[in-house]
Amino acid sequence: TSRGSGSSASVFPDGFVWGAATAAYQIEGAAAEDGRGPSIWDTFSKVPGNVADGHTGDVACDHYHRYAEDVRLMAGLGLAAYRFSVAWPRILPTGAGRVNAAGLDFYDRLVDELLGHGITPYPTLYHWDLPQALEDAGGWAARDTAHRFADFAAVVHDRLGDRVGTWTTLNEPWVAAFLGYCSGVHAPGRRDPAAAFRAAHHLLLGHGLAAWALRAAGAAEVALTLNLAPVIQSGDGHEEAARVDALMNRQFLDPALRGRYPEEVLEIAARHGGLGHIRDGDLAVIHQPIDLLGINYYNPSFVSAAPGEPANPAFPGTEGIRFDPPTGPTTAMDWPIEPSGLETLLVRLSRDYPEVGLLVTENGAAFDDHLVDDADRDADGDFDGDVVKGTVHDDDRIGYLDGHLRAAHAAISAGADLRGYLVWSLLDNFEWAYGYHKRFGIVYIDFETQRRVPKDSALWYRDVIERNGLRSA
Ligand code: GBH
Repeated sequence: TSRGSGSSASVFPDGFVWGAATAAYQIEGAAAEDGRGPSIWDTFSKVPGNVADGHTGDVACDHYHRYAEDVRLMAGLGLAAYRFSVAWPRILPTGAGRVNAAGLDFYDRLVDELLGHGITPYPTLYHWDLPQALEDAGGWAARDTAHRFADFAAVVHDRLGDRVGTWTTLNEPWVAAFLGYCSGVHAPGRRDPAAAFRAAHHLLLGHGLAAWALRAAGAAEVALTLNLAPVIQSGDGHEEAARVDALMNRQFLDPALRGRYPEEVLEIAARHGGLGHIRDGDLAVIHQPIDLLGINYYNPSFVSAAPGEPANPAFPGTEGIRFDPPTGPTTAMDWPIEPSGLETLLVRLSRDYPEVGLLVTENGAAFDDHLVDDADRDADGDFDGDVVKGTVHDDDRIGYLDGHLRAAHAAISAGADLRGYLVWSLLDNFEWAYGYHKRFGIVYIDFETQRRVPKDSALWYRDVIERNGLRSA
């Protein structure tokens, strides 16, 4: 495991927001209950071959029914913030038109339960579960979807706006566009680079329209969450790293925070279907002032120049670039463990986009966890009196989180305006194309019985939150 470079105790600034994150399709289950319509992930996960072992989100963590127990668990850990996503097809079963009151009722109950336990809700409006009816009408490749998204945002704000201060529009539009519409490993499983560039633009447009609508309705804070990573080039040159950085990071950062696309992105998109979908005025809509940039960081990308190499399936325009396999320690996803990447990223963002506050909205790791089932344990202290049966000794995850928090602390010391940190994830859950095989939770889920077992990392995290920092390493 990697524990970063710091060795002394690290105390975070007063008011630093500690929390955990999840997403609707990954945890809720109850896929056909209370009027929820189908999303692209319901459709996609039912096609054999798309998700490992045919897993789906039909039941997941059954959070839809167990949310009160899950909020108690959060309170027991001392979380100040909980980031969840709102399932669009619960609110608007066909994506537009008729509002399903029962869907709004669920998030209303969840928000009240959180506030009742002193936990601040951080809803995200889109974490990849597009209503299937909108996909049938063209999905994110169609411009109309951006407008439908802004309408959805307004409906949710109308119900929860009196109790929710910070609103995040999108989670990781790069993943939604390029894994959904280009490599096809995510829903809706399309393999069309031109559609992916259109989807990316319409996601950004949807962000801008929704940000405007939320602000007009009185939202206190508006945020956008991106998957961001330093791109590190081995061998000579830096042109290859710059191109991948433009596609993955700046394709979203620059329109949202500066009102323009990087030249490299325009040039590559022009060769993949053209730029006809970008209309006059769109970039002004996309460039709404936002309060917070949400950062999902897992690992850096490593690339090198490799003449003759075909383009990566998720990165049109990367002919001649090799995405190098990790050489050091990795997680169960085979993702490299590189905490310094988080410091580099945070420092760069605060230098290049100084006007926006930063919040780590996801960071965490999957490891090969084993439930040790034989001990009853009153999770040293208590989870509201619940005796927890079993334990998971996930020192590797503690090492990952410790290293990344030390990196975050170093970035703050270097001047980054980092306001908080939300671990991915509260619960083991449906890890997209990997199904239930990859466990990112600090709380273990037995998917047969739905038993929740806080892992050692959860108890470690509780201690971090309590002391607002890390012990000396
Ligand atoms: C997040 O996605 C999701 O928001 C969350 O739902 C998910 O469960 C969690 O992470 C864990 O996967 O250079 O092609 O290798 C993270 C998606 C995966 C995007 C790694 C960037 C590397 C790009 N990230 N990926 S590549």
